[in-house]
Amino acid sequence: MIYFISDLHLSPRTPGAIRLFKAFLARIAHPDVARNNRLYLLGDCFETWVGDDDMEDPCHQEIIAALAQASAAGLAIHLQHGNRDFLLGQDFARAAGLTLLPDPYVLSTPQWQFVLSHGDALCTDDEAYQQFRAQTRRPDWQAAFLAKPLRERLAIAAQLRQQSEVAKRGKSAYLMDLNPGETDDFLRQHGYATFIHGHTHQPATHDHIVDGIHVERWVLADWSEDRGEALSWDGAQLRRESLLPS
Ligand SMILES: [Mn+2]
Repeated sequence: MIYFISDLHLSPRTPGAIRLFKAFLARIAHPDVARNNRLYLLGDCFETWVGDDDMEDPCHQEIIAALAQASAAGLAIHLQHGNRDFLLGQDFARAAGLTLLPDPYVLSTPQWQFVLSHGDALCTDDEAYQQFRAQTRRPDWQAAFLAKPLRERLAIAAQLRQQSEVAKRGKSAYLMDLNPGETDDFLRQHGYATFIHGHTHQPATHDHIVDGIHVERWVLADWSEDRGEALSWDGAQLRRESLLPS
């Protein structure tokens, strides 16, 4: 099985979601099945990540330990950055036993082709966000930010989160969704592969007709304290599965 999840937004304020995630990992990385499974985390696994030196945080430690244990059991884990945790780096990847993927990433299986992305890059109607995204993905911006003391980075991140919450209230729904034209171009550029992404927190399955070809776009759900969601591929079909507390 291949599993796709995104937008867990894990933090010390989400103990319920962390429990759901650990239970999910333990299940798909059970020794009997781990080697037959694969996990793709499509961004915003963490609510904030200000640099790999923030791994000492006990909540981060707990999540990294769960990932490392699943990886050691044989589960292949791949992670894409989201807009909240785009600073996850190689030190984190090593500690968690996972590989970082570029965004977008084409996943070819013997039966089907998928293209995976967090999804924020296609929200081009939100020009202010795209400017912020372009700036914060530049290596020089990241180097300057990471050179600041950890406490200062955490304070900046908290401030940015607050500003983004305020800004979101004033934004119309279309601004926070994928631009339809850009999405069609994206599907064309990626060979009309089935598109799986998160970010918008608007779980749905959309049908696109691009150049006369039917392409599916699966939007993953965000997680809450009492419910997660995984999309699974068994080689024949995609299926949504609710993850509930035991
Ligand atoms: Mn996001």
